[in-house]
Amino acid sequence: MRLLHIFGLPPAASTYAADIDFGLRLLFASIIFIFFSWSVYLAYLVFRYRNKPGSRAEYEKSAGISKAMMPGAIVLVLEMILIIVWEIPVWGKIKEEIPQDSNKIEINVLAQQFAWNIQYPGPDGKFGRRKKELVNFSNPIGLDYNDPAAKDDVVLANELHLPLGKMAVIHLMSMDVIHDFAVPEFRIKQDIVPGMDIPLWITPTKVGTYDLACAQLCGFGHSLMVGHVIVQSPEDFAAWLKSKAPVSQTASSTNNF
Ligand SMILES: [Cu+2]
Repeated sequence: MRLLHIFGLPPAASTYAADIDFGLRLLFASIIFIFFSWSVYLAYLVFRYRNKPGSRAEYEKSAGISKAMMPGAIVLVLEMILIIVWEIPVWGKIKEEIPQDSNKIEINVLAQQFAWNIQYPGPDGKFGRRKKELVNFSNPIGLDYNDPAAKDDVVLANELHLPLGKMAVIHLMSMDVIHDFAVPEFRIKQDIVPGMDIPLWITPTKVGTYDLACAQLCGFGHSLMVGHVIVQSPEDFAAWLKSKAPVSQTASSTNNF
């Protein structure tokens, strides 16, 4: 199945994927059209102005817009129409107008060299406080277990579970350098910048397991920074989340936090 993706786009699995795909296809069709038009025009010119006995080059003196610039001007106008009619509205929909949905779930994604730390707030819906001085190998995000909100938090490495059809707001944060959250099936790619909390919203439309790749060269282990996004039915997701012990329990049994 994966090989087939070389010849086309990966499956579309988010609500805005179709908008992105429409633009990609329009762009691709335009490029093919422009390529063949130029090829025919070039062949015509080569034939029309071929070398003949006694022919001499002609020079135009005017510096204004000549007829030869018209095809370029048409392409420029088409590109501007594409940007105004398609690109800006679609990008605005994804990046500016985060839908208000009281039913949404929120997840923290804390990227580090070279792993994805995923934090779920648990039944209380509140993320536990994090402190940088608490970060260590067994507590990679530095969760403060003294904070009541941290008691039920679930923390996972490289595994992001999402319920089908439910809006998820993912807070992208970095613990060291710039990373990039890229899931081709969702048609989304977002840089993660240290010191910033960058929200990203996704409403998954297809059950499945997708690769979560880091798309920003972030160090020697960059290529190993691979996680998975698992989209499940809301029932399966709820059952899965319930089956996960809060990190405060597993941590206290193995470490002295
Ligand atoms: Cu990275």
